[in-house]
Formats: sequence, C-alpha cells, structure tokens
Amino acid sequence: MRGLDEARVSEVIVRSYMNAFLDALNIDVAVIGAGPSGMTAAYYLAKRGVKTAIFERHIHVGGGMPGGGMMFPRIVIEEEAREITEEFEIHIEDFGDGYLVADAVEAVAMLCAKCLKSGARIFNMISVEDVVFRDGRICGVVLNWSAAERAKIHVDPLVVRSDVVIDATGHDAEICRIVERKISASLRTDTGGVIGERSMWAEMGEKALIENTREIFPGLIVAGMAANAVAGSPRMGAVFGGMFLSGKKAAEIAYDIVTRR
Ligand code: 48F
Repeated sequence: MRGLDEARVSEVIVRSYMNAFLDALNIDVAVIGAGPSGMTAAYYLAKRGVKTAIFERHIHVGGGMPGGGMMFPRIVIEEEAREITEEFEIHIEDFGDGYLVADAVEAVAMLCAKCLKSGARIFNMISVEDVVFRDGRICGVVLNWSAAERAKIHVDPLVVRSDVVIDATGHDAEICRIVERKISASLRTDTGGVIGERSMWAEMGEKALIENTREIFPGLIVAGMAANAVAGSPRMGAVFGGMFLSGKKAAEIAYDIVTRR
C-alpha cells in the first residue's frame, strides 16, 4: 500500500457495503433481529445454502443476551439445547441437575461469528418498519436507517424482497404487531392477535416457546421471545436454551417453505 488516501478509504467502505446491500435486495429469508433466536435461525438456514440476511436495529448484535441475568453476563441453558451450543462451540460450565451456564459475551460472539461464516449477512443499524404484502402473503420487508427512525425525520424507506420473513424481534414482536395492525383480519383469524407476553415462569415459558415457534401468517415465521409474546406465554429471564431451539425450529420451517416454492 502506498500510504493511506482518506478518500480511497471512503470509497472502498462504500463500495464494499453497497455490493453486500445490493446482493441482499432479493433473498430467500429475511430475519429481523440479531438476538439469539435470529442469529441461530440465520446460521442454520445459511448453512443449508439458503440466502439469508439479518436486519438489526442496534449497532451491536446479541439482543438481550450480552446483559445475562441482571447484568451478570451469564446465561442458563438447558440440556435439550446442549447440542446447539456444541454446534456453535460455546463453552459450557455444568453445574449439575441440568443447569448449564455459558458466558453471555462468548455466546454472542460465537453465534455471530458462526452466523457470518455460514454465509448469512448481518446488516446492523437498520430497522424494519413495515412488511411487503402481496397475493395473501408476506414477501419482503421495508427498511430504514435506525438513525432516521430515532431522529424521527421523514425519510422514505427501501425494500428487500424475500420468500420468508422471520420475526425474531424479541419481547415486542414488532413485525407481528405490524402485520396485525395493517393486515389485521387475517392474522387475527389465525392466532387471536398478538396477546403479549405473560409474567415470569421460566419452565413454562421455555416449554411453550418451541410450540409457539411457527408460521403465523403466510410467509411470516415467529421465533424467540416474539413467539411467546404473540401467544401470550410467559417470559423466562436469563434462560436461553429455548431461544436456540426456537431459532433452529424457525430455520427448519423456513427451509421447508423456501424449498417448496
Ligand atoms: O430481544 P432479543 O434478544 O430476542 P430473542 O432472540 O431473545 C430473547 C432474549 O434475549 C431474552 C429472553 C431470554 O429468555 O427472554 O430477552 O427472542 O433480540 C431481538 C433483536 O431484534 C432487534 C432488537 O434490536 C434486538 O437486537 N429488533 C427489534 N425490533 C426490530 C429489530 C426492528 N423493527 N427492526 C430491526 N431490528
């Protein structure tokens, strides 16, 4: 390199990003939210050759995971999800009686690294503010810079087309709420609407989560805490096995839809 030219630095950054963004305008699966369920889903999809991108509002990835339990950056994972932690090479400390503990920061790092290495792209600082609805199904997402959203300035959005959308937005189930608000009759017929999560009951919440992970509306799969919020099931605190299992199940459902189409 013949010295650093600042304009060239700008050029390669913009070119690299735009190439990736252009490539993501038509994808198989759009995952909304780079929390544990979203990154797990994206990993398993990309690993099977499905063109997958995650759109994440925040500058950082991991959603609620790096905070652990009340800012003790540790998470509890149940035996059922051990296999997934092995797949992600997350180190586990076994406290017996089925209580497995992982470092929350390591878990985020490993999920993110494996997700990217599998071929899924992660676009941070982008919010999904709407969906594309055509022929009775969800077939894309409407994006805007999170900074514009935060500043509340009127900037018209751009669109990414995808065969399937996975709502992995966590406790607020944002994409399902958008669908309920704008295409309400159909979502209500199927699910009774977005009920909202119930108070803490870790065991019940974890059990319900896997069943609640499903295609909630044609083209829209709900995963992670959003799935429990939709179904009115309990929250579960810093217990994360269900998030991994839910992400994996969402990937399997999405894979079936994508390969059927
Ligand atoms: O909240 P989050 O971590 O969801 P999750 O995968 O995991 C839940 C656990 O963290 C925890 C728990 C454990 O038992 O209950 O809470 O279900 O990650 C959701 C991500 O989605 C992003 C948000 O910034 C977060 O990183 N997000 C939410 N809404 C949007 C969004 C949106 N409209 N557009 C883009 N990203």
